[in-house]
Amino acid sequence: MQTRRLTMAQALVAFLEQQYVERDGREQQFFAGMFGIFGHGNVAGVGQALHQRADTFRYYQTRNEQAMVHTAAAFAKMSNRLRTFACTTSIGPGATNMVTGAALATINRLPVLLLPGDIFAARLVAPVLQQLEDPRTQDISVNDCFRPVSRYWDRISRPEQLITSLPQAMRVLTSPAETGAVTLALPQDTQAEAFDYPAGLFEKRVWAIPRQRADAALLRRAAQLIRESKMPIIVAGGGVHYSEAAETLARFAAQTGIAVGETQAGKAALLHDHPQSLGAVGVTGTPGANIVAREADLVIAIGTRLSDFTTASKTAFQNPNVRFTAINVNEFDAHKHAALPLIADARATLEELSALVAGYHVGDEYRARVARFRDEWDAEVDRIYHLEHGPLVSQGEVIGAVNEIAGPRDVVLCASGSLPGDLHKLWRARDTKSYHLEYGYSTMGYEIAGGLGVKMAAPDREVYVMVGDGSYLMMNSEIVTAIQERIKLTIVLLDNHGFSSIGGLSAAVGAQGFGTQYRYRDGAGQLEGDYLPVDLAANAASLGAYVIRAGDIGEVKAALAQARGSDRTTVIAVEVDREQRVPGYESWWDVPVAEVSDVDSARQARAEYEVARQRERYFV
Ligand SMILES: Cc1ncc(C[n+]2csc(CCOP(=O)(O)OP(=O)(O)O)c2C)c(N)n1
Ligand SMILES: [Mg+2]
Repeated sequence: MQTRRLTMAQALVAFLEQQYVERDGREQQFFAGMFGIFGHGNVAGVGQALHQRADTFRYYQTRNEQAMVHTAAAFAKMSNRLRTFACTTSIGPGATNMVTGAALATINRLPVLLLPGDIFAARLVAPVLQQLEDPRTQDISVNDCFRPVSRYWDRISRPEQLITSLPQAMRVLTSPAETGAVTLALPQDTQAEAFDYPAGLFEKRVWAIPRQRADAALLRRAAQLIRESKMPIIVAGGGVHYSEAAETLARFAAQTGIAVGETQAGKAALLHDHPQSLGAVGVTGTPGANIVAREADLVIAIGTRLSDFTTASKTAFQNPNVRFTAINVNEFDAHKHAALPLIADARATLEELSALVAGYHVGDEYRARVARFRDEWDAEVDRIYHLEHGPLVSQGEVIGAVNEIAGPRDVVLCASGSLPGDLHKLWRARDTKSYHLEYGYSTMGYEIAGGLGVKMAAPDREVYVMVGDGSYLMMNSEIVTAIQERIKLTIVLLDNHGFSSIGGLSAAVGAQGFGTQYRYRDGAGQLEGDYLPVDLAANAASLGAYVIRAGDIGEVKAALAQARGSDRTTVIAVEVDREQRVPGYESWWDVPVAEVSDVDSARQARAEYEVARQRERYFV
């Protein structure tokens, strides 16, 4: 057998360079490079290996280990999971900083390869700097924290273990159903150890991404359910995007007349001007989508996890005879809500279903209602886009300004706060990849790091990162990476002095917004003094961004126009009115309210909660 004598880390990098994926005859390299921050836990191993291969496998320096996983996950999401990055860290805090990113990737079903450094396999020098010791066993390190948030987890304590572990890592990363974070913990001594690896390990390998077909009998039953239904709705999730099924879905909806509601991950599966598009569904849904969902006799769930935001905490579907059928590559998801499960690829299955339901069409009344809902919603979005609220602008107007200046292929990106709900309702999508919401984990701090990943995946599109002040404060470090790599982002920073979303939620549960504003501690010992003098625009400028402060909506529009013409990362800072909210429409979210309390507002909220909760349903 031909062999190559390499360190474990050199072998790892040589392997990653040679991994490709192929779907529908299109082949591409799976790893676009490696993000990393070096410390004693990886500098001599993976760091040395990357140095040696710097011309063929690109290393990107980042500021924060959590952020680099966000960037990798966003890149993978924008690439429909056909490409990603690896991430290398030192041991200890560098490693555990990635745990949040791992959870985000796994929950959103996005492939990322995490390579935390680990404590010495040989143990003699323990405890090494940053080692957590455990009196019960020496076979543990902080990297065991990655186990529950990884789809595949392994520790490479001997260099030859790579030979059997790497193919398993790739199997999971490229599996449509299983993908998520894959963690290979790499002891710092093993990384630098040499082994005679079989040369075959470093040959080009192409992983075929399958389009799994549904069981034929179940498919016929699903078609029968559709034929029998009078009031069906399609709930489109992220799986529609990952399967590249948007066009097929558009044809299926047009053919059958079935209206489509979209989850956060599924938004833009249909473009906003499609006659069957009712836009967002669920807690942050449009009235039309939520009314049709409420009355639906059949819900066709495609590529969705049916999270509480989609099901309005199991209150969205009130028809006593409602049935579900689910198209999902993931068996676990396909069975939710006692659905007739089509464990299969969305695109392939919609194509097959479309033939089986030929001739079926929803009734005229249904069709007319959908058209009316669409018109009414269009008018409502126009109203919110052009509210002319003052003296501070409303968030809805800023979203409108961004939507109106963005080109059809440009991307808006967000993750947490009050923006995701508003964007879900209001954003008019004119391209299937123009809307990027991380709402599986809704991680504050994802936005700027994620924007970087989107722009790296699609350099020809403008990327609009919309971020609240709370989220910006939590993680703005990757502005520096954007500057370093000359990657242009337009960051729209909406300052409302704290957590407007949670402030509103707090009021709704009777807690009166407690602890949700950025204010000084006052004489009474409460956080109710003046607003803190935080100047986020100055902060952004200090990191190297070009900064524009915008006061009114005219200035916001002028700033957006200026940013569009520039090739520099630009931050547009605008103060928004935290109390001018976009309302909810025909929906509800279960956030439990205190059962007993001294406070009137909490008792009142509890009474309302008990009534609302009665609409929750089991689907068995
Ligand atoms: C890392 C993290 N911590 C806490 C939360 C809970 N949370 C959700 S939104 C939010 C406030 C976000 O504030 P900001 O970014 O200013 O947006 P706003 O609510 O003001 O629109 C918090 C604390 C979260 N989603 N992520
Ligand atoms: Mg805020």
